[in-house]
Amino acid sequence: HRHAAGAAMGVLSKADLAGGDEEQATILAVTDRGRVAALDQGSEHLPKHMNVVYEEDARMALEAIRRGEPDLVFIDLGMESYDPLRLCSAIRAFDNSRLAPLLAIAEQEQTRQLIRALDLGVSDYIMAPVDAQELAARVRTQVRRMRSIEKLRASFDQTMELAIIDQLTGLYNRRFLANQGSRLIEEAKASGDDLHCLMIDIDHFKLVNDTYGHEAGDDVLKEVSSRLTHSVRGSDLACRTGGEEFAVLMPRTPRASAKEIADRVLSAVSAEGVHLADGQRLDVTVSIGMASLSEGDSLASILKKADEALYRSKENGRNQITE
Ligand code: GH3
Ligand code: MG
Ligand code: MG
Ligand code: MG
Repeated sequence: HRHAAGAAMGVLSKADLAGGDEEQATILAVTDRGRVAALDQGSEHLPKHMNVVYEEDARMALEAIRRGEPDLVFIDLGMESYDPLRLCSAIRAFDNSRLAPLLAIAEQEQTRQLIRALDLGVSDYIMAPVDAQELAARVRTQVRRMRSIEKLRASFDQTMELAIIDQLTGLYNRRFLANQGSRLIEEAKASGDDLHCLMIDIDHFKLVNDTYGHEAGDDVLKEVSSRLTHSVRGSDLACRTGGEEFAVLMPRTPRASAKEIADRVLSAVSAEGVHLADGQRLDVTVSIGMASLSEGDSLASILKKADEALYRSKENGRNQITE
């Protein structure tokens, strides 16, 4: 399901803010002093389906957290078998996209450790002896906060994707080419690596629309894009730059490999007709222009060179590659 773009700008619905109560959540309690009575008692005040798992072994706990298993972690600052502060900083050092909230449990006389733990990034703390209702309230707050962060992150990812992906074909769009392409050009110039560019345009595409309709035209665009994607490599940047036009930037690619890839694109499109929804088979070809990066080139100038080569492919009869 799609999130409204507004969510990424902080406009969360009430449901978003209350989220989490229906979801399963796992609390990992790291302590070598036995069960924390209030954690067990507090569970009746906790969001439904929330279960508490105890772990005495700090290294095992670290592994579980690294794997993203718990939704929330309790660390007993009174642990003796492992330095709890070291555990806090080890957890915070994870480059984990889904960071579980950390709560410290501290004794009254542990103010200094507690301050250190807060410096190390624990989300909240609770003093022993632990009051079950207070504990449940703090857990609820942290879980709610984590759920809204997850929702924000998901809608942010969604918004990012909408901004850089062409919705019809799934290829990168022109905007992404402008940003990422410039970066690839600069990198190639700095490293001295070869970079090649292809401009690709479907031949007589207007005829497809005029003869079979716009929807058939869209199907052809999707199929050609898919064949293009499968013909290039993961390191190549393939974009739909406009209606039936595509550009591919190929970093770290010498001329011979670039030519090979262009050949692959040309034959992947023409080898087999495109099947339309009504069962008809349609022969489709593309024309390709190829250009190599030279000193003084910018993204715009290499695209222009490839476009001029493409124009010559069209003039010479289409379904071919020109440099
Ligand atoms: P050439 O071989 O010279 O490239 O001829 P062409 O017909 O492909 O070129 P032209 O630029 O004249 O026509 C491109 C057509 O692409 C015109 C436009 O209706 C169609 N088109 C552009 N975007 C889309 C789209 O998203 N979907 C569909 N179905 N058609 C599109
Ligand atoms: Mg065109
Ligand atoms: Mg044209
Ligand atoms: Mg065309």
